[in-house]
Amino acid sequence: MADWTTYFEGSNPPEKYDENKTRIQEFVSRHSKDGRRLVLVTSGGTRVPLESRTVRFIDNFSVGTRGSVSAENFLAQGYAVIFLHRLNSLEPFTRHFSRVNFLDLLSLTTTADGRTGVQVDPKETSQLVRVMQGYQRVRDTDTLLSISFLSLSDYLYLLRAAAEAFTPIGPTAMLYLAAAVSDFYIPHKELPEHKIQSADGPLQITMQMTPKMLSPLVKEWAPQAFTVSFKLETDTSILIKKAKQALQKYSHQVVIANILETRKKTVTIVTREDEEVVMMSDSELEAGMEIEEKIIADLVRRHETFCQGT
Ligand code: 9Z3
Repeated sequence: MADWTTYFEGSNPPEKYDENKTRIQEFVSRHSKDGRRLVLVTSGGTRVPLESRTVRFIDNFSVGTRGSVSAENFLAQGYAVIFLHRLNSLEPFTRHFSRVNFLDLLSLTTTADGRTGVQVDPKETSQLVRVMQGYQRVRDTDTLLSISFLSLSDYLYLLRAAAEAFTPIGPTAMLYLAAAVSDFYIPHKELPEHKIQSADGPLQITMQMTPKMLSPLVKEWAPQAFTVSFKLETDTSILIKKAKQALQKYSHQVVIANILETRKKTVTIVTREDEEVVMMSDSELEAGMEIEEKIIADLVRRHETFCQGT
């Protein structure tokens, strides 16, 4: 039996799994009938519990910038987006205000008849208008389906459901796997039920390898889709080699290679045929431009060629 089958057998589906599966299937069916391309964007880190009634867990650095900015850019390019994200990580549109106190965007006004109201502070209007224009277009066309996960197993169940929902639409679907997924976990049946006691002394844990879900995803769940995975490293000297190995191993279309510290400034788009370095100049970054705009423009072109070729 494949290691991923064993994984699913040994873990439970997330809350509201069937409901979310149906929402995904309906979303895919509606937008493909309307002739839209669809993309699944995964975003944020995964939580790996150390106890069954979880007090402690292992997590990672990802805050969901890559995924949320990319989702906005796919929407701007006319895609319908399933945004599978870590609960409380950044989301498209609201991310622009995630680090601001919303009350600072507003000021009190007094009308001629003495009533007090609230208005957007004139200094903030232009940014709010820009974000609202994108958001309203998406709300009117209902092109964004946001679904959250918390743990590694929630993520993997929902990933499989979304990938399988793409089967009927073949190459017009894209999978853009930007979530930072834990490579290690403790199987459900090995978790202690209660909070681990510090009185028992130093903690030693053994974690299992998370099965590489890219394998069944490409071979079985969504074999005709255009699949983009990410490779994250901290050592530049091994990055491209590892990206190429992943392409060889899984036979999908694109790996985007990035280094932790420079991920907002440069990435390399690696395919079997070529390697393209995408860079942001200091002036572009200072002007508030984001690297995802260039990445998504490039991928949309590649996806177009892929659809024509299949
Ligand atoms: C990425 O490499 C993403 O670009 C980041 C984005 C997680 C670095 P932020 O959310 O960060 O904007 O803060 N995602 C994939 C990372 C990963 O776990 N890849 C696995 C690997 O490198 C394979 S799928 O082995």
